[in-house]
Amino acid sequence: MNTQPGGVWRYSSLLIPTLREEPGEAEIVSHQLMLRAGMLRKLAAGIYTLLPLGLRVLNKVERVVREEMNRAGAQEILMPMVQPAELWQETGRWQQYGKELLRFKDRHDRDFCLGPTHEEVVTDLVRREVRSYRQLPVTLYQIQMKFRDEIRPRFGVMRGREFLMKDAYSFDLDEAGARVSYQKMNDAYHRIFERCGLKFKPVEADSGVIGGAYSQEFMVLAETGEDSIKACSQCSYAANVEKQPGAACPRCQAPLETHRGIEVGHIFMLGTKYSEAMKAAVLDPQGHEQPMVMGCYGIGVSRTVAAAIEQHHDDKGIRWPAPLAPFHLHVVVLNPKDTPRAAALGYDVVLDDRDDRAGIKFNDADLIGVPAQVIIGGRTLKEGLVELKRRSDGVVRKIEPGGIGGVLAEWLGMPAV
Ligand code: P5A
Repeated sequence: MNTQPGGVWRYSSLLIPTLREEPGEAEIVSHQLMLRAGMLRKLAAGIYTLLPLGLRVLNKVERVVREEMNRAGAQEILMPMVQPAELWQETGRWQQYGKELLRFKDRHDRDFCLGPTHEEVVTDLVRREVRSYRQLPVTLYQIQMKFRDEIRPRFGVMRGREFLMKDAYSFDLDEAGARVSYQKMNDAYHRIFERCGLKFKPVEADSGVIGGAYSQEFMVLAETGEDSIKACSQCSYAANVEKQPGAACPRCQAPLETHRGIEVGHIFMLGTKYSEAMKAAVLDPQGHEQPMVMGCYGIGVSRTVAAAIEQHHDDKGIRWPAPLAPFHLHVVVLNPKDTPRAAALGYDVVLDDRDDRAGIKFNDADLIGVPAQVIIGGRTLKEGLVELKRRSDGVVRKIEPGGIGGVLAEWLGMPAV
């Protein structure tokens, strides 16, 4: 499908199988709405197909992530999903990772796994290609499907077994350099989640099986979040309860408040854990070999889509923040014979030209949650006007068709692309 910005798509030719009933399999609102809005279908436990609408939103998240990664100086690559056991044996994670690592043999009886993360693969690449401090710092990233054989996949793409991750890896000559690279990624993460229209909180975290000296998670605040966060009522300190189970702030002793959150990102100061185990060294200015100092940085791209819905919905459906919306404008044509030759205003427009009752069209428009709707038909049309409705608060304006572009730019907070 065309993913260039700007264009008109006919609803009648898109696969958007909306559901009127609440699907039984979904426990949280984002999963229900992704199924009901025709974005998502299940293939097996924790494994899903994204339909055109779901993919369009995923692509929007990817676009924000790519722009901010590139702006921060990271370079995009694409690593294989299938990884040889030997690399994981070098770091000891072949034993350590447990059942979440899906293992299999090829026809030659060699051991492989499906990549749940790529520290080993990227460290192997960099130890072969980078030999001198002059080639540092370097940060590489990819946007790629991961597989983790989660014991309890649930909530749709929120906790899948197969899911889309943006993973980045930084390599520096020393600790000081690594801290600069880490800070650049930290800043990029703030910009990414702000641009996605999410309310989020960075928290101190436990680095688990990835490891390293310290790590920070980016939590989208939501009642349905699987994580518990302790946040200080006085200062900016916040941590995952796994890291900080206590009741008082370690910085200022004020009481800690508990919130729930969805972990959409996690950044790690790895130090030399992987570079020492895998002998990934460069020559420093004095000609001595030094293990590279690493960081790694993850974003759950598919999970971010679900998190956005958790924060932006009402009882009728989704209310997309403009930067993530599958379309900017939803044109509801009450009578197909009134179908306008919709001027492609440079926004992404979906034109509901289906030969269906008005009620069905209105309900689907609210469910799918495109930020602005134009309703064309009835008495308003006879007056030469159209109705423009804002999805986030239901505000309606009757205007001349020529004025749509101006109101949209204001409502969406973005000019036509
Ligand atoms: C960082 C990049 C890592 O894997 N290695 C490479 C590091 N970190 S992480 O925290 O384990 O994962 C990064 C982000 O991926 C998302 N995520 C998931 N999304 C959907 N379903 C899952 N089962 C799942 N597991 C992890 C999270 O957003 C996490 O922050």
